[in-house]
Amino acid sequence: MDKIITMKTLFIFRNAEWLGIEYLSSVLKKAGHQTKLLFNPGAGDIEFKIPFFEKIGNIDAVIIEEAIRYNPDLIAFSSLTNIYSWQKKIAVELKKHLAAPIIFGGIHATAVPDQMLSQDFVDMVCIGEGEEALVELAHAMANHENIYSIQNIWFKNNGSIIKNSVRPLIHDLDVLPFPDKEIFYKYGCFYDRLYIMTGRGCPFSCSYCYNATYKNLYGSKNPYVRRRSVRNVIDEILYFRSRYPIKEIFFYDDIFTIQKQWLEEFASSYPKEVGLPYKCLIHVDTIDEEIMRLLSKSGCYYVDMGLESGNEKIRKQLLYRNTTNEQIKRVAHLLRKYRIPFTTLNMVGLPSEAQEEMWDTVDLNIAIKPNNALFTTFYPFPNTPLTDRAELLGYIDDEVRLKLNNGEKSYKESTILNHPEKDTILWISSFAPILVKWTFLTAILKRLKPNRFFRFIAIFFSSPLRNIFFRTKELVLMYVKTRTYYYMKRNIRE
Ligand code: B12
Ligand code: SF4
Repeated sequence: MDKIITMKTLFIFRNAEWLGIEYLSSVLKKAGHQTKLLFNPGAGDIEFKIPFFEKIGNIDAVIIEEAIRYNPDLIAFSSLTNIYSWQKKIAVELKKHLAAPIIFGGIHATAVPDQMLSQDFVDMVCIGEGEEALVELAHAMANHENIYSIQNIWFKNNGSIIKNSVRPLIHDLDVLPFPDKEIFYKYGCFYDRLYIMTGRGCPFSCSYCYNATYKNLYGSKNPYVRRRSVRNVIDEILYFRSRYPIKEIFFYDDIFTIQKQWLEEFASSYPKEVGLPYKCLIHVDTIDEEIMRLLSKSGCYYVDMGLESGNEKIRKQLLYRNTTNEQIKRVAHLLRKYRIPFTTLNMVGLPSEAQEEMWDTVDLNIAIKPNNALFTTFYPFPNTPLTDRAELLGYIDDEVRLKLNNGEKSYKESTILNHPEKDTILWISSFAPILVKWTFLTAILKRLKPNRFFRFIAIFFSSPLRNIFFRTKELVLMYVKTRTYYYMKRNIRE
């Protein structure tokens, strides 16, 4: 048998650009392997799902066809709870036609590895960070070496499951090559806004967040929060700006404002060397006037800020967030003082949350007057403390658990929980963004029933217009470019 020198890894994804895949593709290529991405733009699932879009062009069938033609050595899925049911469908189909093993990684695989490995279409699962593990796997497979002891990867072997431990987290993120953006660019997934992460990890441990799952997995033996050097981040932006028509940057770090010293250095270099407007996420507990000054000085034109609940008791006891309402009001005041517009991120329908407590969230938003307020329905991601609590309190029964395991629904829809306040949850998540902005409409809004039309309208109140503009451009481009790309490939062959 011929010795495989380079391995061909096929990634399959849906809906949006994904940095995790870009990093994995990049390290594999750097190590001498080949990668390919097959992409389905989906049905607008992230903002507003229009199932009809799914049917145009029968992209799933094209993906299967293209996968067979590529004949990969490894098929790789980056899993998120809400796209797992689609990934499952594709993986089952691929198993019928291809001999290549299928590996799942990403947050959903990390949260429920046992359950994933119990599926016939899954051969391996990667838990936690994937760069080093995947390169090691590719090398071992290429050289027909033993793969079964590779850290972070769990395997099926003759009816039993091999569960390897996790290796330490990548300490120095600067050693990573820049993400392989080209694989998503050709499908039109981004155009003039650059998505980038300057670090990994978060110092907080909110009960509903994937960080709780990760911290549980890695324990305290590693520094969990890591940051790239300012130099490395700026070099990446300059590199991509020379390739794509970038007009603004979106820093997707869980919290951009965690280290004042880093931000000081960033604020002194970024405006001179890059100077593009940027958007980021902040956390109230990390903000003081100096941080705000640095954000403003460095070109931050917009922030998203997690408020989650307007009720201090809920926030502290249920969500494990110790921020007080006073702190939130102070930060809102600072944002206005430094003329940085902001969106608040809110959840409604938490387990045991009463109607009045949900209204506290609306009221706090009205009090602090954000430029936009996003209200999402609480979605219990697996293997997080709040999901366990919801289960204990009876909000998740066997039927709901089955839906969760399949990643059904999302935090943009009515609640998946057995919650006695289902109607209020749907009403608030649909109308609160409008109500917070146009309080004078309260009496009229309270008479309306939520439906798809109003949920669509609410998007324009939950997000700044500039964001809607960039995102719409991306969505249109993604649909057009993906279809043209697949069409051309078929035509060239015929
Ligand atoms: C940025 C982001 C987005 C952006 C992505 C933009 C972009 N251009 O990249 C957008 C807005 C599109 C987005 C959308 C969604 N997101 Co989001 N997103 C994030 C965020 C903040 C960062 C993701 C990221 O890039 N991480 C950095 C990379 C390096 O990490 P990674 O993806 O986990 O990958 C590493 C490992 O997991 C592993 N790995 C990953 N895949 C694989 C595959 C293999 C084979 C292997 C071996 C290893 C491996 O190796 C990678 C490198 O170390 C995360 C939170 C976070 N900090 O991770 C939430 C997060 C992933 N998102 C989340 C959700 C829910 C969503 C949505 C479903 C929301 C919605 N309802 O629409 C959608 C789904 C997108 C889709 N495709 O359908 C949840 C997922 C929870 C869950 N259990 O599934 C998270 C964790 C946030 C949260 N709410 O807690 N998101
Ligand atoms: S602050 Fe945000 S990212 Fe950090 S643990 Fe809480 S929810 Fe997760």
